[in-house]
Amino acid sequence: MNVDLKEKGDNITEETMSLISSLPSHADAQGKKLCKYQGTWYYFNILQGVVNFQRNFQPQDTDIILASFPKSGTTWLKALTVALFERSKHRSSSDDHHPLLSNNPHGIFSSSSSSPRVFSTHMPLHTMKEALKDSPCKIVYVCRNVKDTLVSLWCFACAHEKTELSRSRLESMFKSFCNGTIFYGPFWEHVLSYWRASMENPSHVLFMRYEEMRSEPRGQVKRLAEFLGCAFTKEEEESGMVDKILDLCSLRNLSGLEVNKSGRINTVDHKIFFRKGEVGDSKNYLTPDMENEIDMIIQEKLQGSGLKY
Ligand code: PAP
Repeated sequence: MNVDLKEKGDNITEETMSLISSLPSHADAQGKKLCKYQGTWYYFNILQGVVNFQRNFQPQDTDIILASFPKSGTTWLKALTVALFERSKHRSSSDDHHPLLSNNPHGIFSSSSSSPRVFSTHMPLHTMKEALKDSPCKIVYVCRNVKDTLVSLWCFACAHEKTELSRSRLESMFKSFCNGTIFYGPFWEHVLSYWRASMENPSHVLFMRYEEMRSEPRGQVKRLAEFLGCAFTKEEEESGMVDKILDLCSLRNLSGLEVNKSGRINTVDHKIFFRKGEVGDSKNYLTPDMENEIDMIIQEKLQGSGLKY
């Protein structure tokens, strides 16, 4: 059912290297190089995947694309989407063959293909536009409070590198975040690309928010199901199917599964995709000055768009 958009091209071709040499570039605080392609900053291997996608992607009308800025709720959205499509096959609560019980949500998305195909990506919408060729495919975007996203990104980077949470690392990420030079940044252009499309064509792009998924999970999962064309029936609702899916996909449940405690995908331990999932956790790490600066940037960049954080 699900296929990864393979943004991580393994080998960078000569052609892409030549493209990169014509692009603005800079190194992040760790010395890893990024380049700016069509308004977005990418690590070189990710850019190869983006180029591959733009060249080779053949859209189908029934495709579903799950999109997000990193650390905005991707894992959760993937799990919910799998659970929604798999629900007719796994009705019994004692069913231990459910794919989410033996795979990390990211792993399920990098295998097999049947209909509908489900893809996931961190690319902004404008980068996909041409390759999608006006396809009526369904795109779900999950957006998250940027301060929580930044803190989540920092915690993830430190966990991945197996280092302590360091203030200096947070500060350098904060700077990149604010000046837009973080990978997949600037975040405001990312979010606006999907926000505007969701306003123009709500049956093509569904704009979801992590905070709403936390505060009213039932309503949001029903909204997602409806958009994806697999709305809950009255019988399903009465039989508790909505709660069953929410329980299955909860942070508590997924993070407790053996596969997510021990496995890895590429070089990433599954367990680090799951942390606290708390709304407002950034308050515990960002200084008031940092918060103010982010608030001011958001206010300025989103002005007139109708998008509120
Ligand atoms: P990705 O972009 O690398 O895939 P993504 O899943 O978007 O990461 O974001 C990870 C955040 O989602 C983590 O937030 P935190 O650091 O603030 O805790 C993670 O805890 C949270 N998360 C992961 N799975 C779930 C889930 N099932 N329900 C709610 N939140 C989740």
